[in-house]
Amino acid sequence: MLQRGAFILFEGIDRSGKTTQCNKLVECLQKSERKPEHWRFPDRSTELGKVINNFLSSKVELDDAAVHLVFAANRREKCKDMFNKLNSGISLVVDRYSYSGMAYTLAKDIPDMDQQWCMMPERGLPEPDLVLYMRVSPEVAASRGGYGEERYEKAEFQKKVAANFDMLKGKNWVEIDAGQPIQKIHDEVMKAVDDLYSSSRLSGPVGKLYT
Ligand code: 2DT
Repeated sequence: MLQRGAFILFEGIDRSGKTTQCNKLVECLQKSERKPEHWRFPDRSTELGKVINNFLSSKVELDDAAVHLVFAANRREKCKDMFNKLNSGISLVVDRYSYSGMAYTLAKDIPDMDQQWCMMPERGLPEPDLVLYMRVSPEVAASRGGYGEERYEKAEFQKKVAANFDMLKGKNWVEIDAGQPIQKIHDEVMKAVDDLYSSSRLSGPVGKLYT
């Protein structure tokens, strides 16, 4: 019987090294014929993604609640496609997802927009089989290149986001010390991914988030 694909998610604050590690993982999975695809959220290629891109690059201002819903809608528009790919045996290596949605929105401390509120529009989306949480101190992240170009890349805000990720950690999460050298991080990532592929987790159906 065809094993379904794995949904492997990287989460963490800006400049925690997610993209580098996604690329390295995809390369390895290609060699082992796991049929990986590299996805990222926000997906800036869609119409909603263009709105998000304009917001992140400060070309437009949008209401905070509305922005949270647009980020969620940007995942919803990909929901069927994700289920179909996973069920057809393709593994998805994803750079950011719903947990970023919550960690960033909650960092804004908006009255009435608590965790429950943030979770609602995400309900029923595919659930990651493994969340690789790239934990790095906001200070180390800030010292890496390219910081400060987009809306949320500010030290104080990133500290709040980091605290929110710590609070959101749950089932299927593996914490990786992302302050280590790239290869060492990759080795830890591969160990967690190998554990997933050899576990029984992928013999069941794709989970649904927050159900
Ligand atoms: P990058 O494309 O560089 O990762 O930055 N974000 C992301 C949210 O506020 N909500 C979300 O749901 C997601 C997926 C995190 C994207 C920026 O957008 C933020 C940083």
